[in-house]
Amino acid sequence: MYVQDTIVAPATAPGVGAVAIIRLSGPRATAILRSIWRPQSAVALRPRRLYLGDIRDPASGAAVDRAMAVIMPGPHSLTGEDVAELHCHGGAFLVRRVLGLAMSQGARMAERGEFSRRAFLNGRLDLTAAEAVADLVAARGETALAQALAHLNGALAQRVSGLRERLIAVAAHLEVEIDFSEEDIALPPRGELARRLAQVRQDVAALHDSFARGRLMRTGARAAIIGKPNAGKSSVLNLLLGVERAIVTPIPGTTRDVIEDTIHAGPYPLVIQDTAGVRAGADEVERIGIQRTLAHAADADLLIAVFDAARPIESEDLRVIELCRERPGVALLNKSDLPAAFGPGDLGTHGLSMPVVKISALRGDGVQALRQALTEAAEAIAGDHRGDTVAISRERHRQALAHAMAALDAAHDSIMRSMPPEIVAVDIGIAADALASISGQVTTEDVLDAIFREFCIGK
Ligand SMILES: Nc1nc2c(ncn2[C@@H]2O[C@H](COP(=O)(O)OP(=O)(O)OP(=O)(O)O)[C@@H](O)[C@H]2O)c(=O)[nH]1
Ligand SMILES: [Mg+2]
Repeated sequence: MYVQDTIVAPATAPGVGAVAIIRLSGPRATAILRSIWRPQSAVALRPRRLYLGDIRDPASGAAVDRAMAVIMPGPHSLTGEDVAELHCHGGAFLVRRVLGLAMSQGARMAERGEFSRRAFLNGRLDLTAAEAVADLVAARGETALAQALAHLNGALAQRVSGLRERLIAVAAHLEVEIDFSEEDIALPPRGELARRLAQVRQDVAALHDSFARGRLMRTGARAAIIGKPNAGKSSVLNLLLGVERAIVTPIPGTTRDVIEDTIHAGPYPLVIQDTAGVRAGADEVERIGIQRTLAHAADADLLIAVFDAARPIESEDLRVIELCRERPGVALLNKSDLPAAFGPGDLGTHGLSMPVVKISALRGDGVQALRQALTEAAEAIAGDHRGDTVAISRERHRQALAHAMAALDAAHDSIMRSMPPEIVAVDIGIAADALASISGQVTTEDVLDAIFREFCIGK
């Protein structure tokens, strides 16, 4: 086991609450707890049981708080080390005071994510589960929660280790070929090995391609509202949010900066971004706003194109249609409360291929149809996953899978060109290591730093 110093941190959020938990982990966790806290009756502390007692300053003997305490000896603890917790009253000063006492007895303040990092190093968590803990805490909706729980329960780690085992099985055949090349033993033909590698490659690719779906579930898809000035973009944002989030005025060019907020389209979180109207001849501030619009439109997972149906189609509308070319999303014919100057067919004639919904952002007409269209657009991003619920959610996973795919391509190529088995085995080894890096069986300090930096202190 990885033994080091004893760390301490509040496990509960900063600020005032009914209870604050102060957590210690390391070889001296229990000793430090016992030096600053005494049970009310002199009993031997049994692991994983809460006892009521008093916290005192060992230097002065001054009473500090009445608190519950629990000890959880390693290796069957959160971190794999000895863990001890004080459940004291949740005051900001009180928490600082108790932390100070623990540090006066030799504990060190924990770094961000250090408890989870120790858990990983002691084999209590793999990296996908550690990331899932951060995702659980950050989850803002059902899909994010479901995905984080699945990863915490090992869904992704198991999928990846299954792929890796299949590669190791192919490599084992090659090893036999390398070791016994002089002898007469039956080996699977090269074509058979190539076929098996291609199958693994296909499954690695499917997992790689689940990224858009995984990100949609974890943080939500980004939907940019675009359209000419005064089309009603900010009114659409406000309608979807149900609050007056963006300023709405009859003056074209009202919105300058990008304003965003999250809604739910069915089960999916959607980050809706209101942008500056696209037009030529704007002043400098508006021009900067329009540049931002274009950048957000390019980055967005889907577009909500707003058209003012009470006015004939203008050149700015054509520009918006151009931005929508081959992009997923929904087009809105807004201001349906006024006499229409054109209809959905006219947008099609100009090359728009998105589904069209008529709404009145002013009166709220058509909002149900808009929500439905957004849900369908999000479902299209989620894709047809044939009931496969495992999806990667982080760039780190995606890169590792891309790396594995490249190595498998090289291995397949070498087999087809009848290269020596050693050469093929090297590439299979690279692919297997890339897969192993996802759960952390193969890792580096830099990767660990990057992952655990995302965590808060005390986690
Ligand atoms: N009659 C009618 N007026 C609307 C409707 N939607 C928006 N408006 C009006 O159109 C004007 C412009 O609305 P905004 O939501 O500010 O338009 P925008 O597209 O955000 O405009 P910029 O920020 O300037 O690009 C305001 O006076 C709104 O009240 C609608 O459905 N019907
Ligand atoms: Mg606006």
